[in-house]
Amino acid sequence: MSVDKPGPEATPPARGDLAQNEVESLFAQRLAEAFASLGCFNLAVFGKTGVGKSTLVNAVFGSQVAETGLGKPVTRGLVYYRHPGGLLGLYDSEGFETGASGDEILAVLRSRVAESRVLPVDQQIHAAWYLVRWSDRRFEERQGDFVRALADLGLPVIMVITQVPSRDGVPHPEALELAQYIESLGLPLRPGGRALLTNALEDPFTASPVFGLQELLDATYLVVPEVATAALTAVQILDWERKRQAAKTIINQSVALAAGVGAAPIPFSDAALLVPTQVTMIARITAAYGLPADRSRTLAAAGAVVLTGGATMAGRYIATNLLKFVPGGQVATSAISATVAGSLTRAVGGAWARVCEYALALPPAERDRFLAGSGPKELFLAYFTGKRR
Ligand SMILES: Nc1nc2c(ncn2[C@@H]2O[C@H](COP(=O)(O)OP(=O)(O)O)[C@@H](O)[C@H]2O)c(=O)[nH]1
Ligand SMILES: [Mg+2]
Repeated sequence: MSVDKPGPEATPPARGDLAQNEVESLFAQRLAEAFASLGCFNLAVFGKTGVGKSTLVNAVFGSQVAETGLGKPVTRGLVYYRHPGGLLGLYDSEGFETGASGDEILAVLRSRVAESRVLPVDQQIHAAWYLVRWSDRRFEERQGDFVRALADLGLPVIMVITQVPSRDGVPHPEALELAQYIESLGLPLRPGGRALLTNALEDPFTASPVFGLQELLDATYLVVPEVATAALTAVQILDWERKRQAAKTIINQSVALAAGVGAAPIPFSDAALLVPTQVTMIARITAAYGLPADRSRTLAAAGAVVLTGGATMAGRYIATNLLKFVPGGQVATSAISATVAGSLTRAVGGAWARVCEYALALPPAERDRFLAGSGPKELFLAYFTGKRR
């Protein structure tokens, strides 16, 4: 087999090649497993009607939860939503102006928390955000009681002042005053007894920018247990660096696995031996970025097209990327070494991560169209071959 004329026509049918539909169903299966292993981040959001609970949740997690998540009433004033990918469980209070309703919510939460003590930790409530609108300019005693009661249940409570206008990076002084007042009450707030100032929506009239959301997310990471952070990273839409790091970790693990496969040099034609490792890798990357699981069928098709050309792709990759580093441009053996298996896998992972980021950056409707079409495949190949940087 010649490496200077790679391509489908130059490649004999590989012995180990999996059929496209086999890879597709393997991918769908691996994607489901990857989502399941991320677990679920469970968040409870409290605050009066109109403080901006839905708006804040949309800003941090996207509109998917509220729009497509099925809401199940837990009790009067408390609804539980489950993210369609299963990555986020959200308790949304509908505002509790009356004390009785607040007591009812606490009673239900108390029994939920008691029940969930014996459940796996990813089914427990991991954090609570308590929202106060700055323009209400007050924080009542019974709101403080409610916060204390939540903390008594073992929930880490993060205090969030919402809809705060700012100018030139300086928040409205009365919002600062309210935060300081709340902080002076000595409530069991996390982290560090602080009240965070936020604006989740740009205000066209005052031209007040969005701010404080990354701080809220960072505070949330500080309080949630380790088991919930992978789901949080996948489901949040603000902090891309954390997603990127998660993908990097997955790629490194897969590279190590692939290098193991290649440790006994395998012929080009058996490059397909790497496919299962790479299928698992791109499924895990897809889940880590939090791309919709319900698009798995079309994504699987894209992944299959990309990966079934195992030998072809390996040949091409070596010809275009590695030969130039080999003195004289010759590869001594027509075999894939551990190094090549590793770098081929890294290239596949890196290109797929960039496809995920591209999809994530699209508005939801456009993203659905992209994921349903041949876009992921074409973009993958463009990144993989270096045609697109
Ligand atoms: N400017 C601005 N408006 C907001 C913000 N949060 C909510 N709003 C507006 O306040 C109203 C109530 O928000 P919503 O999220 O439905 O409150 P909820 O009842 O607590 O869920 C809506 O008209 C939002 O557009 C914010 O951070 N900034
Ligand atoms: Mg709401």
